Amino acid sequence: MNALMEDIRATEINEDCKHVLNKETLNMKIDEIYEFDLNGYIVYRNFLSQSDVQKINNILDDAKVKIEPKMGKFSFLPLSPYFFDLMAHPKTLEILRVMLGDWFRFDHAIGLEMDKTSKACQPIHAGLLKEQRSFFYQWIHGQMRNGLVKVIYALNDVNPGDGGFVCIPGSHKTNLDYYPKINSHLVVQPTLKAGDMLIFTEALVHGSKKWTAENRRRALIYSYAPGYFAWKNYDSMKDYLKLASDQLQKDLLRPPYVGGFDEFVFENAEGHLSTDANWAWYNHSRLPHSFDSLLIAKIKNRIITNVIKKIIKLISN
Ligand SMILES: O=C(O)CCC(=O)C(=O)O
Repeated sequence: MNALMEDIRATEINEDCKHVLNKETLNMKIDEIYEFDLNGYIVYRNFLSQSDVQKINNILDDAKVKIEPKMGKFSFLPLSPYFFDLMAHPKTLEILRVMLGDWFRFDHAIGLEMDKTSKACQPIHAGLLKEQRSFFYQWIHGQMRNGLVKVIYALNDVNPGDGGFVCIPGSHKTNLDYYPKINSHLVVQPTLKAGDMLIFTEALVHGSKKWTAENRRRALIYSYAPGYFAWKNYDSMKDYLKLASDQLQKDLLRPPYVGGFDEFVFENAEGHLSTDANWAWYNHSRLPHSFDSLLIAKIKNRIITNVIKKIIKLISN
């Protein structure tokens, strides 16, 4: 982000709030952060253009994807390079950096398709600290952090009462381990237009209601995780790496690990730096160790190795 952009975003921040927010939160506006914090989800309207929506629908129509009947799921990622581009949508990544920090990764994706004849639905599920605590929502030192985060791209309009994605706003902060019934007045079904993007934390209690509208429901869901964990078994994802078209996409498809970066300072057997350097997130200056310190460490390493070699030579003479 350039300095001018930073200044513009900084002016959008309410002066009273400035002191509580870490600089990285500038990638979302204060009212957006407030809404997400309050509800556990937020809708970005008109996120994809109508021609993008049309293009995606055409790809899916042509592919005649197989729909799993219980939840209406289908697999779409390998169908087109376009879906990899969407995984790395720059605006989505900016928002995810606020929610997950810089060291995050793409975890998995599914498509959903339902019509009024299908039985597909998902009971109310997820919520705070579910699934081995991988669903969490936390603020510390003016920084938001989430476990698994999901991005839904709506490919059709969703009107009141249509069904589909439902949630209990605010439940990502509840103190009770309790699921209200799907017909409870607490369960809300957000209305969407084709091209809207809804992003939610899995700490939010949510589900999927049976689709009732005349038109078909279609949505793409991309899941992202903190860089150190995988929700989906990475073995089932690693082949997608071969389909990534640039370094950013490869970065997002990397396996999970904490990224302490100590291994950077060592050469591998071929005398090259560890390829872990490739996983450095696109803004290197944000990483705990910059590439300057990497170079210094490398030089230090060389000097120490040479000194040790000389000492051994001296002793053996
Ligand atoms: O969008 C939907 O219908 C529900 C999605 C959902 O529950 C999930 O991805 O966990």
